[in-house]
Amino acid sequence: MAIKTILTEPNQLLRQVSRPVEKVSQEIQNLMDDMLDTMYSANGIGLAAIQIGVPKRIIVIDIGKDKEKKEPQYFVNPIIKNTNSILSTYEEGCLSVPNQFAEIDRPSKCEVEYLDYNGEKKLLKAEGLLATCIQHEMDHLEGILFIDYLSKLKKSMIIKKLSKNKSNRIVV
Ligand code: GNR
Ligand code: NI
Repeated sequence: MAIKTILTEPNQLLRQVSRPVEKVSQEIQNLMDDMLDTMYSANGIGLAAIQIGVPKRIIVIDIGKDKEKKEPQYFVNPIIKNTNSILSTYEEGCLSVPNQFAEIDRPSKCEVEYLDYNGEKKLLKAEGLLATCIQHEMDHLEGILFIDYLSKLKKSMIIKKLSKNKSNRIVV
């Protein structure tokens, strides 16, 4: 198990479309363990593999409220089968867009089909924060970040700020 570096915007790797996993092998399980370690150490509630530079369709999530009790969820090759036409709004952040937050509308419920940690096929009906988080992570698999939903002006201001911080090696 290891903590990896999380890529931050602007970085072209984050814009890659991730590729499906062929088999949930030991190697993939090790990658999922590293993703979880990395996510917990950054105090995130979700992480997509591309955020640590691996363009595979893998997501880990833990939205458990109790920090002591870990409730990790693993999603390999997730597919959204259904979404609700009712939207809900959450203030979203992203470990790859550090210290920036914005309200984003997304379907309030979704049904997702995926392989779990053991490679078993599962179907999950999600709502609330979990539904939002799954959709945020699924966007990463397509190279999409939440700032892509903002106005051109807001998005460019955020990217400018992040570029500046990067070049100054300052974390605000
Ligand atoms: O830690 C995270 N919090 C969060 C809050 C609201 C909506 C989505 C998220 S996901 C984010 C971690 C992350 O960047 N995952 O890709
Ligand atoms: Ni994110």
